[in-house]
Amino acid sequence: MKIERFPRYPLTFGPTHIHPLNRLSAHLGGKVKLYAKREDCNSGLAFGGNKTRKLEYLIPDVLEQGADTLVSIGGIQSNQTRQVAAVAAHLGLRCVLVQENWVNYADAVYDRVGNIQMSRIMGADVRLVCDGFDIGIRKSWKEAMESVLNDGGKPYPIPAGCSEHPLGGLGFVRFAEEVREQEVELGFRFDYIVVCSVTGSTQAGMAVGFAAEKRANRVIGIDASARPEHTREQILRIARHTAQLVDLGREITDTEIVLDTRYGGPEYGLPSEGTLEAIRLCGRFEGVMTDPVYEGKSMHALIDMVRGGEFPGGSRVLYVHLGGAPALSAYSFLFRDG
Ligand code: 5PA
Repeated sequence: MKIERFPRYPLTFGPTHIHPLNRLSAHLGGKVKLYAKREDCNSGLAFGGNKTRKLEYLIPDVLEQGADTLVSIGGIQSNQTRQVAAVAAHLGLRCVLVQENWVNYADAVYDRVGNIQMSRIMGADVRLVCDGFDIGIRKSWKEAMESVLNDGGKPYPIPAGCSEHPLGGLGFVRFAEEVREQEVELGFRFDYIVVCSVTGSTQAGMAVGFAAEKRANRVIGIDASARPEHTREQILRIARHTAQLVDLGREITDTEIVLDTRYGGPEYGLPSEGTLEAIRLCGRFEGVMTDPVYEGKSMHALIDMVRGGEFPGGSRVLYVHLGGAPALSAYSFLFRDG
């Protein structure tokens, strides 16, 4: 596999920390050992997260093309757009963000706090649009690209979650290699890896990275889109494309993509009771913050699967924390009593 031949612009601190979740593991019966890998604190650029790792492989292309404006898209509380705004500020580029109405939620300050607040502070041109949730290529985003061109700028498109970008899967191929190196240092291998999936390139990249050791199906994607067919199709397509890019030497098969669809509800961006319980449990037992849109859903899955005995006793399970806590303040009403 050839990930080294792709240029990478460093935006993260380095390999992310892996640590045990001792108190949560014990609370859940102690038979399964839980660990976390902390992509949520991977960078000093506006708190980082999974997109910052992906952007390391997109930025060399931005610089080579001589673009002066990054254009990206997400929901109002998108983490993607906040990370693109931070990287633009860091590199001295302009940034246009299309923020759509992806979530049926109306906390009074939903469009003022958290991610969108930070993007505005970092100088991004934030454009609120009324369109609903979709992880594909969007009309509003094409219009934003055209408006930059009309103003004499040179836009560089970065699609939702970086996922439809041809290089969008590379960051998490490298992540898998990093885990393998960390496993050598730790002296054991993780039996399962639990990760949240929506636009797909995080899990797709991991699947390719672990496919070299035939472990792709040990990556358990937890759907948080609540439209799992689309997410699954997108993960598989990106994984196949990324496998070709890095010369995996074979095609990723359907069975190598595992997507658990039980925890995404009730809708994209809205937590279930289980999501909220998981956020509180993880906060109270570990001091680790997760959010109601993404990581609270994968934390719910992790907790529920341990409780249900779905992991064999003695398993070591790695929870990949992809970020997202900056959105918490937009959901203040849900946590008004803790
Ligand atoms: C996001 C995505 P993928 O989109 O690569 O599948 O990752 C899902 C995911 N966890 C998991 C966090 C904290 C995330 O932010 N966020 C999107 C955004 O606009 O922020 C792309 C949807």
